[in-house]
Amino acid sequence: MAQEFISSWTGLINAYRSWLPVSEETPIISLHEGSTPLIPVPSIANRIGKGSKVYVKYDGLNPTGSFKDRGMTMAISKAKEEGCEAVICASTGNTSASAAAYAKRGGLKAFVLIPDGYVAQGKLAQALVYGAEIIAIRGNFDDALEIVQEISTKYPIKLVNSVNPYRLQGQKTAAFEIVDTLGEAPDWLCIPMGNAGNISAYWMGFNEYYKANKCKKLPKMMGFQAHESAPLVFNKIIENPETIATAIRIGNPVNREKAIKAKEMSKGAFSDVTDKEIINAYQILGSEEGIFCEPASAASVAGLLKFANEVPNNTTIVCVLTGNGLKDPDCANNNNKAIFHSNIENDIKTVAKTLGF
Ligand code: AN7
Repeated sequence: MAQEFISSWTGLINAYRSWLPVSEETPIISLHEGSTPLIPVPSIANRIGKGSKVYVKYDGLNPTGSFKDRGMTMAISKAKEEGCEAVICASTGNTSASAAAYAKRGGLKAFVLIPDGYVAQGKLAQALVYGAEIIAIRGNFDDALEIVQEISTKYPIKLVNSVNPYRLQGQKTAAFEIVDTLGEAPDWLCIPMGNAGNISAYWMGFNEYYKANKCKKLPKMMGFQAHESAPLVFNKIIENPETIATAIRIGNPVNREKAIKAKEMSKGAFSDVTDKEIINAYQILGSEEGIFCEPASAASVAGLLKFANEVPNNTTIVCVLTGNGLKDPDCANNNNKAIFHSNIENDIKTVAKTLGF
């Protein structure tokens, strides 16, 4: 029989339509995002021990390389339905890449405000290629978010940061996918936090599935921030956040209340991880598992490793890898243990000798 090579996956709105605020009239703007793999990571499970099972939800395999696509397919589809012609966002990079792509896909104009000099090269390249109009400000993400929030109330332009409720609606589908794959919710969900939209979206997703009897338990929500950008851990606004993980270089998260509620209701925890711990996890994933994520994403694994002694026996854990490693080539080039023989003579003998023969 002839094999059918047509994919049946046409994006998360079509897959989870009955769980989302869309109707027959909603124009679906999609790049077939979602359905990302849940991959076992034995190198991490072995470090935890005690019969634990550890998986990563590799959301860096979305169309623009980050989980933002889950929220953006919803936000842009609804903006289009409402007749908007332009969208705006503040971004540490991934939101701008995703907003730019989906806006263009939907025929809308995209404006993105970024902190000048603090967006990883891959993300900037994406915004340029997708044809967004970029405004790089002399300030950080929090300053940029304040500006776009005010602009979107004064002018006819739709805000697509995670204060837009459709963003979290789309992002909650990652929790659905995890339960659909495991047949149950995990015991722990480890996730990096910046503006804290994603942890709130996951909590909403797990709760909706729980209420519909799709899972019998709810995970502990374990949220991690970079040590010098950890407003939720230290419970104060950080005026000048810093970290190698520029995606989560955020000092005043807008989804603070929702994230705290998720932590408290799930009996989870927030904690900080140093840049050194982030890079350690980043290197383990790359060199022991063949999984390349961006540094912000590695914060979820770094956080789990930090909590290793507190993991009960036989725990199922999912760490969310929010973005692709290709986003930040500078970080990769500066933080690896690869052997790189440069300036080698163009000659078989020399190459063989270099190989150790
Ligand atoms: C890879 O792109 O805020 O806690 O402007 O890019 O939902 O904010 C990115 C955030 C984690 C944090 N991992 O998610 C932006 C932006 C990656 C990210 C987060 C971000 P939230």
